[in-house]
Amino acid sequence: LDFSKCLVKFNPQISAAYPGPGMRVRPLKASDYDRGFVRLLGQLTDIGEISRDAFFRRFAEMKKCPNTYFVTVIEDTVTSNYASSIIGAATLVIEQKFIHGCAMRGRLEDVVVNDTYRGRQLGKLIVATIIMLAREFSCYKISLDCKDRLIPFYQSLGFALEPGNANSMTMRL
Ligand code: 16G
Repeated sequence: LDFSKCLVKFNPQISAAYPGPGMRVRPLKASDYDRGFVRLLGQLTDIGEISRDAFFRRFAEMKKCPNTYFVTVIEDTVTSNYASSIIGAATLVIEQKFIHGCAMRGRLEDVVVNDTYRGRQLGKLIVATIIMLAREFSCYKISLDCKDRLIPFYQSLGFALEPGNANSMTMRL
């Protein structure tokens, strides 16, 4: 990924390749179960019960779908707290469409940064990385759902509430 093409400005300068001392941006590995990936997701929403077995099965199912699930994490490689060393995550899901000439649509999902690591631009960084991935895979758009209070954050990264089209609807099943 070429971060010089990234529209987001970071100060001090960081990028997916240089996320800051000891930090690493990379795809999720199955072994991240032991690095606290699931517990991190618990800072986003209710995670329910996720056994190691269930996690590994889901990971394998995702892997079977080529070019669809890009679960991206930030690892703190120097922390003494190995069991909580995954400190950020975000997922790009690429949906195949018929419209727009059989285009692809990107969805940004499950964005979370460990609250003790907030204020280091890591949320911005991981979302910027996902946007670039979506570009790389020629998605014609990328969209997300978020809480009202996060609208300014996503706007600062280039997302917009589209006039006449800003409604996200849900049916809880
Ligand atoms: C937010 C997340 C979404 C996540 C959902 C979980 C982003 C941009 N959006 O909408 O990906 O799946 O929260 O909430 O991270 P829920 O447990 O109420 O479905």
